Amino acid sequence: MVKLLQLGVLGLAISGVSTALALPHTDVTVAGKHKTPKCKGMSKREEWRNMKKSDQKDYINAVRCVMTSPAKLPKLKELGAKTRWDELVMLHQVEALQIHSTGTFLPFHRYFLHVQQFLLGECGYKGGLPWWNEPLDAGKFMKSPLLDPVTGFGGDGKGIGSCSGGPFEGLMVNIGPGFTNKPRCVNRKINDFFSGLTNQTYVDDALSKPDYESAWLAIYMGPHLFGHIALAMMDGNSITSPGDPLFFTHHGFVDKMWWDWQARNLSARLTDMSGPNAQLPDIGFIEFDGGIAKEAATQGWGSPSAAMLAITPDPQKGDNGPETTLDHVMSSLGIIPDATIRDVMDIQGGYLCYEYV
Ligand SMILES: [Cu+2]
Repeated sequence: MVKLLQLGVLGLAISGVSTALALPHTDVTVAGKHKTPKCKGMSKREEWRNMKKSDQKDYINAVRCVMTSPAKLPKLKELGAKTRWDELVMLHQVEALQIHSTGTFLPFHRYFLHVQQFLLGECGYKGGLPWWNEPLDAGKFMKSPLLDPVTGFGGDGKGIGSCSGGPFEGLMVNIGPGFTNKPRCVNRKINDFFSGLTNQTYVDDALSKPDYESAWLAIYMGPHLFGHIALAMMDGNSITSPGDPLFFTHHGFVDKMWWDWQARNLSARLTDMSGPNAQLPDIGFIEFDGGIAKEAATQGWGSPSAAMLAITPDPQKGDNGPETTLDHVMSSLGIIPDATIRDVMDIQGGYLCYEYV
């Protein structure tokens, strides 16, 4: 099944290259927006290049502040977190085998952005999270304003592991790669063949899927994955890529795709949830071959330590079985209170209050 899936994606990739940028740009969020949101004080998530220069600066400064604020949670400190940012990255690391290649993927990453926003708030940031409209830069991430070394997030590294500089110059992330922890600078390596695959063709393909089961897979294996490969954040390591702040603008794009898909039929899609709630041992990450054990070795991740496993939440909490349900409990390991998938299905449902503009 995995092999077929991968072949399918490859086929899609080849057919998508020639039609890149040929389709008109559509934005269904505007059309599908709630008429009566259940929240006041809506947070606006603007595309990076539409933000005021001063708002961009405030955001970057708040990220720098989180990256230099001391860690607070004793259990995460024991495992190696030195900063608040490390705690955020460690959350993604500890739960990595539950939140990727699973139904929980989209809800967890929506919650994860909410956790990031909470931490930015600790640093006084009151604005909305930026998102990156990657199709605008497909095939030319190197020239994207987000990669501007002065006004963006820093530039391209000169190779895997070489620092990306810019506003995060000199700051260290102590979590990763994989399940190991050693201090590294913010780094990435742009690949503009793969950035070309974040084009509108794949976005439209994902948005056209009839149900959550096919939509999350198309988002995950399509623009989400292509963006990750194109950016190779934090030594190209999937498990601790949130060390690079650019991760969160990429995942704003991913979250917006899910919301745009939901907005096409809100009455049905605010409750549509499915998929496994933890990786199956013989499959592991569906984008790689070989299952969890083989991937741990071939990707150089290692495996979660006993101490990590001791704080890893039960992936079936709320589900009572291996299928992801609306009652599935998501944990941030104590950064903010737990939430259920039901809480985050609606970005304007009260627990969350934001809109993409
Ligand atoms: Cu992730």
